[in-house]
Formats: sequence, C-alpha cells, structure tokens
Amino acid sequence: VLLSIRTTISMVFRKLPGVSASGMGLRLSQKFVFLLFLSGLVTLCFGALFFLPDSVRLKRIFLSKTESQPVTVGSDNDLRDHLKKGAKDMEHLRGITSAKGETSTKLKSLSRKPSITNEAKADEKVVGGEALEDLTMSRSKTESSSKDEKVTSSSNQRANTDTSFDYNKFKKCLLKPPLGIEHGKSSHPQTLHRRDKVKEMMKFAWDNYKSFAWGKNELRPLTKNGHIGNMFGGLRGASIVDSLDTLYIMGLIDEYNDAKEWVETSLDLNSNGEASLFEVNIRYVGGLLSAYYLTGEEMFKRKVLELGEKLLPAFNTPTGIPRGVINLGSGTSWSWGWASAGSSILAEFGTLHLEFVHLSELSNNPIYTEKVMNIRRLLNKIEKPHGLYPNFLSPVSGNWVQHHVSIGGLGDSFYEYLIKSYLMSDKTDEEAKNMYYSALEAIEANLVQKSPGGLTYMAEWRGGILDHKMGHLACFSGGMVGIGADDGAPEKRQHFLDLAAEITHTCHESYTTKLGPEAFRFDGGAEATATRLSDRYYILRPEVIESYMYMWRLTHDPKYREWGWEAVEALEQHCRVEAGFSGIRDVYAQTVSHDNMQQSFFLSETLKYLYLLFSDDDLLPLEDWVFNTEAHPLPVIQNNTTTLAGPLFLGLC
Ligand code: DMJ
Repeated sequence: VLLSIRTTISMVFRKLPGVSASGMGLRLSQKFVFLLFLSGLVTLCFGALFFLPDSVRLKRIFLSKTESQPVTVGSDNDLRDHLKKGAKDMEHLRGITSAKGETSTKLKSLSRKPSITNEAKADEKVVGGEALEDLTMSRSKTESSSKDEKVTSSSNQRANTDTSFDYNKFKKCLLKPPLGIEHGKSSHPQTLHRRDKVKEMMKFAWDNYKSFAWGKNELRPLTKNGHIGNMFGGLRGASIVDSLDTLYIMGLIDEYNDAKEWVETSLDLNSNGEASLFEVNIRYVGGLLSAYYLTGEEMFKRKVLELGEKLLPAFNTPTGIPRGVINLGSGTSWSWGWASAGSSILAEFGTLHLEFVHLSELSNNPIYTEKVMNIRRLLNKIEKPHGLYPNFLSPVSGNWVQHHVSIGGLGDSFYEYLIKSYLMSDKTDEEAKNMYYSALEAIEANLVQKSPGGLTYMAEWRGGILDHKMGHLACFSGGMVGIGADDGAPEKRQHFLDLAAEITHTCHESYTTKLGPEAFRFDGGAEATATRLSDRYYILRPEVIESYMYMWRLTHDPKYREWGWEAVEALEQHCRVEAGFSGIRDVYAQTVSHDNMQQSFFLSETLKYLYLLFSDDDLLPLEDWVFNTEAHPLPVIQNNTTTLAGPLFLGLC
C-alpha cells in the first residue's frame, strides 16, 4: 500500500515543473511535504479502523481481542467503571431516541397525555406480544457480527461434549412422579368431564394443524394452510415443539409420537434465518427441555444442546446483555429496529434464566449459567428509578434507555423469571429472591392501583406518569404473586395471596364476554374494559387462565375452575372454527370476526393450563416443576448442587 502511495505521489510530482521523475530526486521541502502527507494518511487509516463494524476482519487483526468482548460484571468496581463509561454513551443514545426510530407497520401508537416527559415521549411506539410476533426484523444501528468470534468463556472448552447427565438419577431426585398417581385424574365426575373436553380441544387443534400446516410454525384455520412468520429465523414446526409436553401429559401418545418423529427427522437447526432470541428460547429451547425431562428421550437433549450453542453469540456485546435478534446460521445479532437506540428489551433478555441454567445442567457446561448470571448481576447493580426496572436497556452502555415500566408486554416475564429462578433453585437462589421481592415492593408502591369500582390493577409507568391500563399479558401476574406468597416476609404471606386473588379477579372482570381484550383501561369511567377498538382483540392468549390455574392450586377455591370453564365455553363458541381455533378481532362485537391464526402458545399454554386446572395437583406437582413462560415444565434443581463449575443431577439429591 505504501509503495503504491509513493508511486502515485511521484507521478503527481513528476507532472509538476522542476520536479524529477524519481522520488529520489525530490527536494528537501518536497520530501518533507511528502512525509507529512504520508504520516497523515497512515494515521487516518488506523483511526478509521475504530469506526469499522466489529465484523470486519481487519479490525480484529489490529485490535486486541478483549476490546470486543462482553464485559462480565464481576466486581462492583468493574461495574462502576463500566457504567461511568456508559453514561457518556447514554447522552448520545438519548439524542437518537428523540428521533423517530424504525417501526413495524403493526406497531401501535400510544396516544399520550400532554404532561408526559420528553424522555417518555421518546417511547413513541410500543409493541404488544402479538405485534412482536409479526414484526419485520429491521436492523438497528447496533448490529454486530459474531460469526467468527469465539464464545469467550474459558468454560467453552467443555461445550456440549460432556453428556454425563444421568436421566435415571435425575428421575430419582424428583419428590413425586411427574404425572401423578393417575395422570392427575380427578375423582370428581364434572371435573373429569371438563378435563376430557380440554383434551378433545387439544386433539382437534393438533389434528387440524397436522392436516393443514404440518411442519409450518402455526395453523391458519380459516384458509386451512400454514404460517411461517419471521420470529423463529429458519426454524420450523413451532407448534410441534410447543405441543410436545402438552400432548404427553394429556396422554395423546400417538400424537406425541408423531411430534417426536418430526423433531427427530425434520427439525433442522442449521437454519440461516433471523430469529428472536427470546421466542426461540421460550418455545424451542423450553419445549425441547421439557420434552427431554418428561420422557428421557436423548434425541431431545441432543437437539436442545445444539440449539443452545447457536444462541450464545447473541451475548457478544460490550455488556453481555444480548441483542434481541440473532441469525442462527452466522451468529450475527442485532437489536430490534423498533427498539429505541438499539436497546434490548427487559422481557427478552430477562427471560432466559430458567432455560439457560438447564442448558448448563444438561451439557455440564457452565457457560449458559454464566451468561444469564451476568445479566442478573448487571440488573441487580444498576440504579433503578424508584426501584423499578424500565423496559429498555442499552446492550452497549448497560444503561436504561427509557423509563417505561410495565408488568405487561416488554417487562412481564422478567419478573416471572426472578421468582421462578428462586423456586427452580430449590429456594436457594437468594439473589433472585431478593431482587423479586424488591421489585414487587416497588411495583406495589408505584404501579398497583385501585379503580373507583374497587378493582386492583397494575398500571404502566412512563417516567413517573401513570397510564391506567393493564394488558392481557400482565394478567399472568396474579399467578406470579401467588406462587411467591410463601417465600417473602411471613407477615406478608396473606397480603400477597390477597393481591394475587385481586389481580386475578380484575382479569376475570375484563372477560365480560367470557374472553378478554388485549388491553383494558381504568380511566374515563372505564372499569377493566377496552376503550379503544385496537385493543379489543383476543389471540388465544393464556395469561388469565394461567392465573386461574395457579390460584386454584394455591387456594382450591372452586371459583377458579368455574372461571376456567367459562373460558372453555367461550373458546368453543367464539374461537372454534371448522379447521382449528382462531383468535378474534373484537371481543365485544356481536358478530365474530376471526384473525385466522392458531397461535402455538394456545397449544403450549392455554390448553395446558386449562388441563391442569381440571386435574389433581399431583400432575406436574409444583414442588418439582416450574413452568417457563411458555408453560413448558422444567424440574426444580433439588438441593441446588449447581455451581458454575459443575452439574447437579449426578446423584446428589
Ligand atoms: C407467550 O409466548 C409467553 O407467555 C410470553 O411470555 C408472552 N406471551 C405469549 C402468550 O401470550
């Protein structure tokens, strides 16, 4: 390069009067000018290296490896330095957020009260769960390629090579048989009849999926074809993987065997598409893990470990907070185009813990646990406004990007995974426990409201301003507060049980037509009703029924079974069509309009929770099992023998 520069300059000088053709013939002053130019050029070239994307090979040659490695939050000092540095980035990021980011056509605008702060205004668009599912994965400015980057933990040396996990020993560690004495069959005829009905619904949903959409991600029950979407990259068969455990616990064994065979022969993990890390984790990783733990089929374990390894490059960010989207083939990851300033979403990076701990269990490789513990530590140490966790965090600076807090979409399952991490650790993960109860205290102090009509709800928080709405997604929180009631301060047990019951009651109130809207409000005279047309859809979501199931297990109050049965009847009446179940566009409309989509979570969650609601408590007993956010049961790690260095279930229970 230098030679050619020199030749070019010689040619330039050659054209100047009085300058010889050879560079050697340059006068001293000309040589000086030449050297000055050259050194400027070299400086410019090296400087430019710093602005190249991480993926450019040249950069990796010149820069030391550690510069692009994730920061593992180790000591307080590390974190403080890191955060101080992040504060500068933050100013820059705030600038970006004030401009309108890329958004999907399906994103919904939020009309705002004029008093909302500038910071909150930056949050021009939010997504509900359903919008997330169809978002175009437009890239933000923060894309990074991890294709050739090695996963940097030393523990990676042992990645997925040790298959010493002993399934039989694990089974002996369980306190009770997973399927109970008689598969949870109730001796009460009406309950049994209701459970049989739910099983029939599952078979109907499954059979139609099999007939019209086999191997695709979801069934379109009106048009009788399959839907692939863009959430899972090139992965296919989301409904199959999501259904494995439901089919198994319902005793639909032929159907389970078909599903298993498809996973074995046709689930291709060598896809090159762009996937949501969160969705792949909760549905595919969660589904395969549960299938393995319930059945002991080694094939599920092999598949899930193969898939888990493909998710690791998403963590190669300066903070170790993963980005939301990953190309499973190349390992390149980036943030959602709609997320402000290239931020990562709390409910996404905060909903990996349960599955990743189990990936470490099965692989005997601590790297997965290390990744999620790093997220945990950063979140634990970062300053939180009023103790609340905002929904957007920069994976570069490790700082919050906006102050929008929600127990519904964008935040929800982060809180769920805190308490469930504690429960899954056999109640030994004190850090998770403390973070959960502190978060709940902040939620109670800032978000929990009572409506004029006496309904308890969890409002959303936008930089100090309350938005008096609750999403359907937030209705999982009745169950969450309920399962955590036993482990907080003893004097608060009844308080938590009451809060759980009140929230579940409010969510039931939102089901005025026996199915509830996507979001309901408590302002302008509204009492748990959707005031906007755009909030009136129901896409077969599980959260309200999920809370009924937990509240039934916790209290055995028969009203929860009655409420569940109301939902069954409404699903049959409004959502069942000729070839499956479909979401509906307006829960208040007299004439039903279907959305032509049988979501995979209907099979995984809604029908499973209904089935459990009408089963005895010994079917998947809560002493042994924790449900991931997609309702895939994962075993409690008894006596928590886990360390970052070793496995658990090797006969140590
Ligand atoms: C599911 O995929 C999971 O429950 C997730 O946590 C959010 N919501 C959908 C179903 O509504």
